[in-house]
Amino acid sequence: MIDRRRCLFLVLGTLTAPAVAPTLAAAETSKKGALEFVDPWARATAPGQRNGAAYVKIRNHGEADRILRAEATVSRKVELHTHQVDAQGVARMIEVPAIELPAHTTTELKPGGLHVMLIGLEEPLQAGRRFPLKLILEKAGEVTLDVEVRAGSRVAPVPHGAGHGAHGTSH
Ligand SMILES: [Cu+2]
Repeated sequence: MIDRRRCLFLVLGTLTAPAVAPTLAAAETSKKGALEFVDPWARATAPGQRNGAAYVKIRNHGEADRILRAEATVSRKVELHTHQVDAQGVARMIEVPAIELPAHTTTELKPGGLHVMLIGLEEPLQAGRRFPLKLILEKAGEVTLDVEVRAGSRVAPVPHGAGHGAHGTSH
């Protein structure tokens, strides 16, 4: 009898184990041909803020391609932008005609670099919300990403309790 019960426990154990053990929180990934779009996200915006930006990491496992344009319903206009440092050393955003995705290379759209600019937001981007962003690629065609809105400041967060002395002047 005892043996039988143990057996049952073991069976139940193996049945439930995969469901209970969560897989590592994998970043949202979409695929289109040889392209992989990893972890699309946008920064939350404050009320009254007119523009926002979206980011994604793109792994190109194949031939060179390029993003020709992007479309979204959250804003009136969508542009492809990068940052460029001018002669005075000031970083400015400029529109680019396309975002190059060289063969077998990972290209990252990220704060301070390449990004999808959302101009004329219909309403603020709220943390936790998601919205579709369509990218039109020269060779791979179209892909629609599920963009997650995240809270976050422009500056990397300062770890709590670390070096109070450094706080005051650095911001
Ligand atoms: Cu921009």
